[in-house]
Amino acid sequence: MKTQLKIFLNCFCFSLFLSANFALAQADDELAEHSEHALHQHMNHEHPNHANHQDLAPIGIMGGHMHSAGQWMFSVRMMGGGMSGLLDQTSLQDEQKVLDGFQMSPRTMLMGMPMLGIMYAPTDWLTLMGMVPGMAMRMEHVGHEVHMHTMQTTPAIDTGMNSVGLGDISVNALLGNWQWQEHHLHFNLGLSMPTGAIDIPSPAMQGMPSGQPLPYTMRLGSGTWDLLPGFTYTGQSGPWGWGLQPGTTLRLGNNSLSYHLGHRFSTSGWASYRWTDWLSTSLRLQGQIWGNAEGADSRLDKTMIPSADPARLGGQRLDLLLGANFYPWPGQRIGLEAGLPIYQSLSGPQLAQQWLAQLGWQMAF
Ligand SMILES: [Cu+2]
Repeated sequence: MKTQLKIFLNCFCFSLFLSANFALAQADDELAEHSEHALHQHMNHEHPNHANHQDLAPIGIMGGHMHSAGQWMFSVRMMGGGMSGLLDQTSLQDEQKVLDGFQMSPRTMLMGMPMLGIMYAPTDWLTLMGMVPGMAMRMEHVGHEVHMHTMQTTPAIDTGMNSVGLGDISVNALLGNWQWQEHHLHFNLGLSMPTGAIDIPSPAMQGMPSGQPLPYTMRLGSGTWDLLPGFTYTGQSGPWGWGLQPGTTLRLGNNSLSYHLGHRFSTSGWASYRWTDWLSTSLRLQGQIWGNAEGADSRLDKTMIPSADPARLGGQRLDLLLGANFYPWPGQRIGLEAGLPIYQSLSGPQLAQQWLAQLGWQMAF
């Protein structure tokens, strides 16, 4: 972790240095092409994504575009995901087999995440972005019924647990705004704050002593301060658009319950085509790899359910997503994206992702 932090801080200083240099270079450019630049700015401001036929990255990409100086953007998103089936690495596990080793086995999990976002650009080479997520999760699981007198167990009682509340709020800086011909590049640097609850007692239910803390996967946040460094490259040529966005979630130390979730590395690559003024469609591949938790919440019994074991949380996944952008009015975008994993390997037994979707509305002014 120490070396990762060091590497990160080096990158961070380097990016600050680059963006400072860039700001100077841009000042020169602005003198040289002042009239053209001013016109572009003006059009951008009046009709952010419309007049200049610029297409935005798929709605699932966070921090994929910058704004020109003085511009604001407000956005509302709804993300959803569903999981079912138990994977150990890439092989499907039988529920009964999981119940040989654990008191409970998860069956399905549904997740809904509404999110409010705001963007503001104090200058052309810096856009600030804040995101406030809500979280709603429901897990269905099956467990043994333990008969108190005989201590015999019979399998299969269904129960579920919910977890609803505020998630981890993040603040982000989009830095750089390099533009040459049809190419654009900026750095993403975010900080996720531990605003989502991690110490949540479970409700009373059958097959499980009440007041037990909820397992790791049902918690609303990471509990840690997380750094989110990355960069975004986008390109556009005529109706075609494309892009690449690698990003990292680095956990800074342990949380108040003496653990941290695994670090996460993810990369998205996409291509899009703009059919008309008001419609574009996209195809995106997203690869992710994330580690097991380190440390442990000592109150959790690892044999209660696999998701209470810090060594059964990691994995890797490749998702394929289809998207559409609608531009109904100048400065507004309605985005839709949905897809499914085409590959996943999990430190299991762990619930497998089956689908993910996202709907969002954005308005620039
Ligand atoms: Cu924006």
